[in-house]
Amino acid sequence: MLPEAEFEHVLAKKYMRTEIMPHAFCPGCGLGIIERMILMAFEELGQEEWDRTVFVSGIGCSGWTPLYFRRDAAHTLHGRALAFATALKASRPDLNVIVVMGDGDSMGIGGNHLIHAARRNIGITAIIATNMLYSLTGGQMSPTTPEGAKTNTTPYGNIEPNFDLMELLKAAGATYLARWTTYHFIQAKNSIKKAVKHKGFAAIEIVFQCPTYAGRYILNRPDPRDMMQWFKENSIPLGVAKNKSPEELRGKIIVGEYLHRTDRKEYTERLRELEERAKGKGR
Ligand SMILES: Cc1ncc(C[n+]2csc(CCOP(=O)(O)OP(=O)(O)O)c2C)c(N)n1
Ligand code: SF4
Repeated sequence: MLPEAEFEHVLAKKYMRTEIMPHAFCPGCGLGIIERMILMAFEELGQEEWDRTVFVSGIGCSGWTPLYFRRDAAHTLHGRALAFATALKASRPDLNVIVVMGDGDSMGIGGNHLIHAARRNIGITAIIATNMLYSLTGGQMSPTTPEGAKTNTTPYGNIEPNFDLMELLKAAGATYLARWTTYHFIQAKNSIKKAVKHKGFAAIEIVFQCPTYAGRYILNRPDPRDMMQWFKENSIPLGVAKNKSPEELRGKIIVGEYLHRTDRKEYTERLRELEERAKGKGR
């Protein structure tokens, strides 16, 4: 077993484009923790899985997450990462296609692609990095901004209710769903491993600290350590939440593995079957 500092070094050398470091994230940003969750998941999944993995991302701070990995990655358009990933998976079903998106990218402008990826049950892993607002553009409200929260565009408090991604995707037809925060490192890493091996549309929401905007505007905690502490104190495991009233759950982050279904066929398998049927008809 390597000492922790040496292990970090080996992990970075093995998987990251250290030649373009340091990265662009602000000090204390939780996106670095999400990068490490992904790399640890692949360290445990093994080289073979890593070798057939391709990343796709949209635009936003979160969209930069996989671009530091020594792996092919497509940095696409804001809201269109899943459209690109759908075409990639349909043409190369043998690849692990992993999409990293922000909450605005995935649920705002890209919301329709998200719903339809779940409806099709296409074998893509979506890692949705939620920081409760748009960060890259300066802290505007997003579909996950809590009601009442102050952001750059809601200085008097947000009047819109926020999306519950897990409920939205459960209804749309996703077959693996989990939500964690950057405080839940091991659980999130394990969910990423499961999602990569899962046949069907898998989404993992990871609530992370953006000290620069969400820390200052929403939580009034600009120190990333205080934000992590807040995640710890305000997360409720799914099993416990089931026995709580909506009032008791207001403002809480319900974490856990929400869904793991195996009763729906994956989309590209159905696509191959369709191709075989079409060939049989001599077309
Ligand atoms: C079509 C289009 N509309 C708007 C933008 C401007 N824009 C870039 S990133 C972004 C939002 C980023 O928020 P989110 O997706 O939550 O990611 P974060 O930066 O918070 O990680 C917006 C509106 C754009 N690049 N393209
Ligand atoms: S603005 Fe927020 S999300 Fe973007 S890099 Fe800085 S801390 Fe991270």
